[in-house]
Amino acid sequence: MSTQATAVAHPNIALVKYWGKRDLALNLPATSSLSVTLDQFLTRTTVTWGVDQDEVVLDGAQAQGAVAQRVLDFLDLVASDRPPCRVISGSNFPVAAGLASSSSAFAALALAASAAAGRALEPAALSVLARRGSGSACRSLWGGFVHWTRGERSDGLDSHGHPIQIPEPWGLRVVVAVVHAGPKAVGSTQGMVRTRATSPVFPVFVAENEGLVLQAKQAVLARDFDALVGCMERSTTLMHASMLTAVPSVRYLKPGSLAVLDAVDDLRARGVACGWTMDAGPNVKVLCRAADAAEVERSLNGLVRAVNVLGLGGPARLVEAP
Ligand code: 2P0
Repeated sequence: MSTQATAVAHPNIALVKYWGKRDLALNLPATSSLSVTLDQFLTRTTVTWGVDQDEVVLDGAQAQGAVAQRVLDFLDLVASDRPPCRVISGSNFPVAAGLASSSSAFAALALAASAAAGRALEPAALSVLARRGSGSACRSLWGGFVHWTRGERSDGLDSHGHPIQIPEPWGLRVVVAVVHAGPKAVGSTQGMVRTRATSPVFPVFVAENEGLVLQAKQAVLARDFDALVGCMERSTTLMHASMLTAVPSVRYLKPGSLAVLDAVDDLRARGVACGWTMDAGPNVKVLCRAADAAEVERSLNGLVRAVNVLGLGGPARLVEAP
């Protein structure tokens, strides 16, 4: 007999960054991080537990090789004695959006697979499971602002997301400036391993980032936009400095990325409050208040390939349960 569950999850963007693993096998981070979950864009995943043979379909095509294996290995974490399973997953956002899709993908997969397996998990345990698939996924279980604590335990059970409760919604926007839509030059895991092993700046990033997470959390609770942007840009700068000083250098930024940073400086000079962040790729995400989003979008249109304006999204959720 088979059982089936479907879940949806939104991607998230780190305001204070996760970069570097203290345990590769368990996907444990070197530092804590803090993110916002986005609206509009989502991944929808159906897991059928107990079919004739394993099958993974991603965005309408049969997944093969390492891509399929990563999904199947994840199902083994849900139950090592599992039956063959079918996973059908698709995302509604374009690859060109420049958003990390693994965050929503493994959050939706963790939720759908555990439900299909009849193993209802508490949110923290679900976040630990999602983290094993992809670090950033542990933050996508919740909407709004999320704090992923690094944790101290060697088994990683205290390394998961925590929602940051705020009394009422904060009307912020993330304006995604797509500078370049190609595949990334160096995968995140490889980039993290190399940075941690070879960059003299990496310990500086780690030492400062933990404090930046706490400051950013206070800024969210106090609705202090300028303080939040300060933490975001500092963490981003230290992360990219550590990447650039790795051997060989891990270089994700392009000239067009820096052009967006100059455009943000111009906006600020005109009195528009906004700030930037970049991840493991050249695209720039600009954080601003909802009232300023159209102005930010106008300033970036024409400068980059595409601009997406996103709000803050909700938690991952089951839309079909056995
Ligand atoms: C983040 N990034 O905090 C950081 C900032 C990119 C730069 O999480 O190896 O796909 O699967 O744990 O989560 C991208 O890395 O990496 C990421 P794995 P993941 O959002």
